[in-house]
Order: sequence, then structure tokens, then C-alpha cells
Amino acid sequence: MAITSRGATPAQILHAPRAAALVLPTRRRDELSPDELAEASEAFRLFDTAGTGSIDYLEFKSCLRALGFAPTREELASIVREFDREGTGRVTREAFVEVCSRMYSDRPADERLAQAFALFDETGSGTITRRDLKRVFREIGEPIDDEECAAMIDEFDANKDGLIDPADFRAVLSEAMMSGF
Ligand SMILES: [Ca+2]
Repeated sequence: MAITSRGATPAQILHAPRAAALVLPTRRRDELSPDELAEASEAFRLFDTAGTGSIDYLEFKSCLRALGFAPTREELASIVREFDREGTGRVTREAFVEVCSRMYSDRPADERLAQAFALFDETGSGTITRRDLKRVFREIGEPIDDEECAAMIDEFDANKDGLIDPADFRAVLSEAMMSGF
């Protein structure tokens, strides 16, 4: 059934991504949480043995690995090109923190998706039902009626089983990101 036949407006459809974005654990891109900053600083300190405030390329690579990142040779080369403009072959603490911010903000995408999904899927059924959707909207203080709810599900329900599965949810969130929420 076409969404328009239910009278849902594009704005109403956009409600779904917005709700998803609201329950998504927030994180501003390129910003480290205090824990992450502490972790990154500690790693840097360990490798900056001489305490010069900068580390060389190999230390930089080890440092990132110590934090659980496994950048490819190409990624490393491109990072070094970007940050080591003067060609010193060293990465400063500030540059290192910035690199970490990017890596951390890329890393938990799937984790955040799962966390947000779980907030909708209260029963852990693996899918989001109309009831789940309505509950979340109620919780965020923007209750929706059955018609709006059905329209939202219809918009993202790729296999048309009336439920939002994790793949559908990913699409909802991409929409949320694209609309700037
Ligand atoms: Ca589905």
C-alpha cells in the first residue's frame, strides 16, 4: 500500500528517523569521551618514552594497535601525509588525539546501531513491531496514531512483513543521518 494513501506526509515519515536518532546514543563526530581521551593519552604517553610530545611513525602505528585499531598501510600513510605536513616523520600528541577521535567515531557504528535497535525492540524479538514504535514515540513525548505508525513501518519495511528488522533499521538511521539528525 502506498504511504500517501494513508495520508502520511513526508514530514511524518521523517519522524521515524528522527525518533531513531533521538534514542541513538549520541556522539558528536570527532569528539572523544573522557574515557577514550584518557585511553588515547595513556597510549601516547607509553610510546612517547622520551616525553617529547611526539611519536614516530612506528610508535604511532603501535599506539593505534594498542588501542585496538588496525589501520591499513594505506590509511596510515594517508594519516601521516595529512598530519605531518612538515615531513618531520613524527606525530604530535594533538594530531594523535585527532586521529583517535576519528577512529573512535567510526568504530562503534554497529554497536550504536545495536544499542538503538534494542531500545525499540524491548522484548528482544529481533524485530521492531508497531507496538514498539508507538511505545518509543510515546516515550520521547511525540505520540503517534496507528495510521502514522503503519506509514512509518511501511516506509522502511523492505520485505513487507510489517516489522522493522535490523537491516530496515539501518536504513532508517541512514535517513536520519542524511536529514541531519
Ligand atoms: Ca521487515
